[in-house]
Amino acid sequence: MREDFLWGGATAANQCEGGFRAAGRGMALVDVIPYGKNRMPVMEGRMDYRDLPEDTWYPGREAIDMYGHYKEDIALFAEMGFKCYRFSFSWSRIFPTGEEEQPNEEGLRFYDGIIDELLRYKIEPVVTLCHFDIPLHLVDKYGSWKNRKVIDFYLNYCDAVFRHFQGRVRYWITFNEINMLMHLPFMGAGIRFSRGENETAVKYQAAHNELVASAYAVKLAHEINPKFRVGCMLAAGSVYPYSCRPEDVWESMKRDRENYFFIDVQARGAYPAYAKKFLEQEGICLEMGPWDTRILREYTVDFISLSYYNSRCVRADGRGEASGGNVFASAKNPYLECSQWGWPIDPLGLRITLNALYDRYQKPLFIVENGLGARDEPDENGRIEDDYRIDYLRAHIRAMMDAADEDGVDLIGYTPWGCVDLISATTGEMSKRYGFIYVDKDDRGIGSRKRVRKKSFAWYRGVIEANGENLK
Ligand code: BGP
Repeated sequence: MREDFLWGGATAANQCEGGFRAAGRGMALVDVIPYGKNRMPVMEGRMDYRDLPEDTWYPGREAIDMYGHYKEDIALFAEMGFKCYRFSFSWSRIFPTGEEEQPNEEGLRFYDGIIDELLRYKIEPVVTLCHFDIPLHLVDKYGSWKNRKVIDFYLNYCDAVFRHFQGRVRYWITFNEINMLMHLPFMGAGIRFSRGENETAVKYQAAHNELVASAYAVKLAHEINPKFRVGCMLAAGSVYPYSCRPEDVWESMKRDRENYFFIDVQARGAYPAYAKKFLEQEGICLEMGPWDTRILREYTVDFISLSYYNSRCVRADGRGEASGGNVFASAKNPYLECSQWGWPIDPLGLRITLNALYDRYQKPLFIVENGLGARDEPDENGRIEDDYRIDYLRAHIRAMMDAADEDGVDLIGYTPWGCVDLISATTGEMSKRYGFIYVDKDDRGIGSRKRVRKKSFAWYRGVIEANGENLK
């Protein structure tokens, strides 16, 4: 890999930080996403968190308490040799309601602490501005991204952090998995549906508002500091046709476009023809500002970041078994094994996905999430021998290196997801672990919070040390 390749790891405030009432932080969307059977209905925007029973448990409120452990965690990242660390800011830690004009100084100080600690170890910070996270006040008062006003609140937040952290942070990601708003509208974008609302119209309006906000953020970032590199982020994974039947192939192309739509706008600067036609056919007329088209055109992203967990598969007749895989409906691909959570494992799919994205956009790509969610059981000596995770990562790193070295895909870096165990986004479980570092805490919050190096920890350190040349 190139000499300056950014090997590292990734987390997000909403799943690791905790400290939900610390230092003036306001309530955020993640604080009201429950554990258990109501989690999905809330994340989908079909159930109002205000209707949840009193004894509901919210795992994100404490998460792994990185708020109180970040020095220890960063020291471990440094021990693995991380060149970069991707994490997110909690918006409501900096703007507690989202409406303040000035940032909460204590919130900024917390991130000063993290960033200075990273820089001390020469670890490049990669900051996601919004990772399934929005001040709850903006959700309740404005309807979140349904409302154009939220663009201004978001830009006020961007302005504050771009200015405050310039000189220390260079890589910014505007929205995590922007396409997630189509699948988990509340989790992805704070969207709740009212009865009788046209859900497709609401989702596309919210998407439009986020896309415009993202383009304005690129503009602002480059004005504040031309050295900033601003990226978009896609929950990626190519959609395979179940067979070579033309109907299956056509269906797979349509499914891919549902995701590409966002990046087509963010990387190419305009609504693609197929999206315009779709909106027309659905009778959806987006509320647009007078400058939207121009802003989208002129302020495209510098790089495209992506998460990749698995490929997807589709059959036009909708028959056959369904498969899991990060809430994207998929047909079961008979050629692939699945994880304990039913997500297919497809390393070659990563090479395919990277090539598809690079062919389409010709912008640098950054893999900012990849990994295996698995149950880890410490043995009698407290050791965690996670060879299954090493196997998964080895195969994916090989595929990524093939894409770069054999196919010429321009790749900036690789940050496996949940480098330290954290709360699962889809299930709220602690037991769905991705980390190189084990955190002693279970699904009900019991445990010492102690950090333990897994077998994969030393393995990944070796991978980074040899710049990917040693995957053994
Ligand atoms: C992505 C999210 C992450 C992360 C990951 C794994 O969709 O960006 O926040 O959680 O998926 O998913 P899960 O935690 O459900 O296993």
